[in-house]
Amino acid sequence: METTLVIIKPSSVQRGLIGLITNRFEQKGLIITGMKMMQLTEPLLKEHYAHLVDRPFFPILLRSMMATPVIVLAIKGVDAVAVVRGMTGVTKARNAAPGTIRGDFGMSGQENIVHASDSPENAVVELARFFKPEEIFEYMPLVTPALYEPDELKL
Ligand code: FUP
Repeated sequence: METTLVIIKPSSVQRGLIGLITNRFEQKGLIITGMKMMQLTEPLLKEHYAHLVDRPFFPILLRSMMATPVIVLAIKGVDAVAVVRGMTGVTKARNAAPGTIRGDFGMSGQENIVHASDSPENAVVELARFFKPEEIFEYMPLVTPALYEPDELKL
């Protein structure tokens, strides 16, 4: 199984969406293996959004991501990175498909509800950026055999 990183962004924390968003992942059958509230900092965000630091909107992105604490989630499942990206929807929330988190909860390209890792390689790096190893827990929920066919659990 893979584990991926989700950040519930400050605008979603402000709007009281923590529970609704977290519930989507639980309903899907994904396993929450890490979850905490933390205040993001400029150095951490410059690392996390290194591909965007030179973009004109970067100061706005920084301010937005530091406006309140965020919730960071480690989410596990078969193909979890792609599954969670699919559930998240495209970056510009007003264009995101209905049924996706951004599509159902957002209208903005910048205030787009959540961050989700975009590849298995980046997920490994991002999980290490936001979690200490002991903050991610290895356990298998008792319902797992009802969620997967046995061969799938070897993936
Ligand atoms: P995503 O992988 O969907 O989170 O998208 P990016 O890594 O490209 O963008 C990260 C964040 O930068 C977005 F969530 C919002 C912000 N952003 C803008 O504000 N304007 C843009 O044109 C692109 C991204």
